[in-house]
Amino acid sequence: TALKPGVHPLTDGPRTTQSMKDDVLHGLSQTPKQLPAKYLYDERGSSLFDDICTLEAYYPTRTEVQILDTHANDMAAHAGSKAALIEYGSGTSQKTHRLLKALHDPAAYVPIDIAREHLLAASERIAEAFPALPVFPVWADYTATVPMPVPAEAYTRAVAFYPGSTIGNFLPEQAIAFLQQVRTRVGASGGLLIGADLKKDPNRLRHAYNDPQGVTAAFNKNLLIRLNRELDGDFAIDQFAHEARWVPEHNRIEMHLVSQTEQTVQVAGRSFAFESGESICTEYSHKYTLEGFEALLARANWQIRATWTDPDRLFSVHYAEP
Ligand code: AVI
Repeated sequence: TALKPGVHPLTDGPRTTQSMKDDVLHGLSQTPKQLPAKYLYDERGSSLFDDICTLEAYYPTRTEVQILDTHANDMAAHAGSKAALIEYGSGTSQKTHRLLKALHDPAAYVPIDIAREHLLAASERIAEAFPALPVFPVWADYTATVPMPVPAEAYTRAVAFYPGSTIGNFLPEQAIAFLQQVRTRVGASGGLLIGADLKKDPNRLRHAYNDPQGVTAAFNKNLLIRLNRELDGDFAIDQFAHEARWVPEHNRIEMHLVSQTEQTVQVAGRSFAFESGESICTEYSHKYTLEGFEALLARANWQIRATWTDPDRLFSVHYAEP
């Protein structure tokens, strides 16, 4: 299918199915069992995540949108004119839409996402809304080194956009490695606009990840459905329960899938035994203080130039430079 005017052909980036098998076998062999959170995002998982973002319980999305709307002009001033905006894990590109409205004559938009249909649909919506803006979708696992499809002479500054506090889904050491890779990608003249979810009342956090509608539970369990389909697994989905825990010593929410019985599961040609109550940790979501987040960025050689928060200090957005 031809893409709408303004959308350049899809750049086919690194996406590694072999490493999914290796990662799953490795993670399920660990004690405690764990799986990398990035595998939550197949097409179905990406749609379920979009649904999470609209939930009353899940405050981060609307809070960050409010911060972006309030301070977009200030953010645009930092990015300057003719910036190329590179978004890591672009999803529906809804936050980007609000940012692009404020940017001064942006040179290009480069959304990177692992869910191909999501990526193409979002790219077309952006191209339609901003006819003068070239859109260069990159279909890739952005934790790998991703190609940059825009010629360097086309823009003045590359600005990475990483909203949602997705950085919190990495362990701190991984987050630093990723932020260093982003820094290499945007170069010495580049910038980074990044969202961070702030530490708050644990009850509020637990509620956000154990929503009453059960959408987060469906998002979590979809990982098992994916393993059944893609790695020939035989997980009995209803024999695992979703649970999100606040772990204060690590400042993080952890999502788990808790085995409801003693059982053995086959996946990717191997068997794994579960005790009743034993869980697989499927995601970390770290929460930050403003100082802690600044220190994390500094360890990856990023200096924060501006910080914006909402009045209740639930969430923060930062502009940083190398
Ligand atoms: C994408 N990421 C920032 C979300 C979070 O809040 O950690 C993923 C998510 N997991 C459960 N709900 C939302």
